[in-house]
Amino acid sequence: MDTATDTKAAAGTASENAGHLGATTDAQSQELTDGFHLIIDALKLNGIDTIFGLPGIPITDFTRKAQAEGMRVISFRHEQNAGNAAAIAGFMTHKPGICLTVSAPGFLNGLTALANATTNCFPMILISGSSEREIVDLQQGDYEEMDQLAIAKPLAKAAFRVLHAADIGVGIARAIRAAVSGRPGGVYLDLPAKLFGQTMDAEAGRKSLIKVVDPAPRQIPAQDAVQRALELLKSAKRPLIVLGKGAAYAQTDADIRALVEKTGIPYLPMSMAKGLLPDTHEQSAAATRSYVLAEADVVMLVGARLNWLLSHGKGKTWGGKAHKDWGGQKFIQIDISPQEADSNVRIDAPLVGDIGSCVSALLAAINSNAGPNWAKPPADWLTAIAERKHKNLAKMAETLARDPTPMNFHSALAVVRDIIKANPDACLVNEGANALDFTRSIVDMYRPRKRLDVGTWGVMGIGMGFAVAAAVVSGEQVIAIEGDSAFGFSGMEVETVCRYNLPVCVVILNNNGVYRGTDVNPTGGPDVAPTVFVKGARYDKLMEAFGGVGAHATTPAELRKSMEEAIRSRQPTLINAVIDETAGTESGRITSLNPQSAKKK
Ligand code: OXK
Ligand code: ADP
Repeated sequence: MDTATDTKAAAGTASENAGHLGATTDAQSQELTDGFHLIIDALKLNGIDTIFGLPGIPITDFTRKAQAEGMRVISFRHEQNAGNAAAIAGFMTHKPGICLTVSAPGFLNGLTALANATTNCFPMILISGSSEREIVDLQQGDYEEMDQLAIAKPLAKAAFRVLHAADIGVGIARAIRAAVSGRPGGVYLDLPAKLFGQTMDAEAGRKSLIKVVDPAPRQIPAQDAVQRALELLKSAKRPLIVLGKGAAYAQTDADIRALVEKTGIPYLPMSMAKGLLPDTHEQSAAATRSYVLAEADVVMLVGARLNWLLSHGKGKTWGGKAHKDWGGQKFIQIDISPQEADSNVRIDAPLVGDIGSCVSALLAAINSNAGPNWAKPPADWLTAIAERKHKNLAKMAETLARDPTPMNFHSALAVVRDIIKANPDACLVNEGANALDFTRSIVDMYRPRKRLDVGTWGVMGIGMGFAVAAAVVSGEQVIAIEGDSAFGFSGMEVETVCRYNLPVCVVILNNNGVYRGTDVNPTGGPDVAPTVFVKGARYDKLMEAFGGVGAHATTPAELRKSMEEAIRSRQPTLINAVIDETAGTESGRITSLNPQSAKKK
């Protein structure tokens, strides 16, 4: 049954419509299936209908067969972009996004995205074809030889290899469970070339497949943990809620909103939690972030880790006296991972469970303890926040109203802000340094899971992969706001955007370089400075090369017109938005992370 019969000929002429081989053996008339079809059937059985990948040895025919069997197969120009697409599809849908690659180099290209998915808690499965085990293990120099499973292990939440067709059902089931249960993450599935052609009895094959029941089981928090959290929250004089991308991922939007509104506690959205409640919500403290982090006395983290993005929960950001000093806050942390608490500072009330269950348990406890009498936070705390917030909003409005020549980040992003306000269902993909930081604080989001960005690693290169997946998965308009440097990492995928005719509008904030375009080579030599690109580059022509719409915008009015037209037409569009080349600082708002040499010159 699981003998590695060489059925290349049979597989090549298989009746692809039925998903089974029409071959017969000498001994008896028997319906056969093979690895190709079992993998496709196992994915489809589990509701997975899309593959992001790049064909080549040994998975080319698999991509053809998957398409023939009705799956959507989106082919990219580089595996990293396919991997990023899979990862964000997983974030958006709760189904693991599938990235399919060839062996060794293709696998390695996809691995960056897998590691990034694991880091960000996005569910994805990287499926890579691999070379002959016997040759790989003896290091005899096979085509694209590499022990992929061993290499993937430390970067994945889990890693599996399937050697026999009869185990495909189990392999895919394990990969799905590992990706989406508990804290989601990236899973590697190694499929050696030989597996695809292996045949087995079709009926036995069908029976070997597993439809995963309850792949991401709810995890109900303990009642005493709920009470502990509630007591701490009640004792607060200056409470704050921090919503992270775990909260966005959880898809329990109404309950989160109810918790925030019922308690009246100000909240801070982390970057990808923007829009979970509309950024214009009166309880949003985003516009006075530094103040609330330093002043809050009890902070409830909902699907947000106290990593670098939250200054590790200590130091000056949190009102501590020095770099590593604790600021005196008490923390409640809602997280599905029991190991997350105390990662950086003491967590006084860990609440372990899935966010949906934790938030509804909190709401139920609030209602039964206090009912309508839950005391809102003290007025002096709310007033202090409101005053600072409105001052900052007014300052921002003033800056955005300016119309400098040349255009700068603010005047360009004022346009994007209006466009998103008018099209709140559009997905906003965002990467860069300044292009990222300015977009985050200028462009308000109104709906959950619409802002897709560089995440936990601050990684560059997610842009076009995220944009393609967001368009494919949601069917909505995608607007990708890209720094000119960030765009370069995945820019070739504009061909993919055009090939699938996706409603993606890429806006490149072009200031001629990494951070900005004004550095000079101190030696006076012929090479430009390491941060400087070709001046006046016309990225819009790239899009035109593949039949998309290219536009060149030097004023906010031109940018607005081109964006509106892109949204109206839903045509693949790239707008080269030329901004002041002196605009931008080193690494945006995280300049302090750049080590500086003490030695001058
Ligand atoms: C926010 N703010 C506002 C508003 N929203 N003011 C007015 N109006 C509105 N709507 C204020 C807010 O109060 C802050 O001011 C400031 O704007 C910035 O806010 P925010 O939320 O963006 O926070 P901050 O301090 O920039 O950083 C928090 C962060 C975030 C670290 C979580 O920056 C982040 O997600 N960074 C990711 C960075 C990254 O990954 N970069 C890629 C590196 S590129 P104050 O006065 O209250 O503080 C690279 O690879 O190398 O350079 C490289
Ligand atoms: P941010 O960068 O927005 O602060 P993080 O990626 O640091 O967000 O944190 C997300 C957290 O959410 C992780 O610790 C992860 O374990 C948690 N998480 C993800 N999904 C769920 C879920 N469904 N329920 C509870 N916690 C979750």
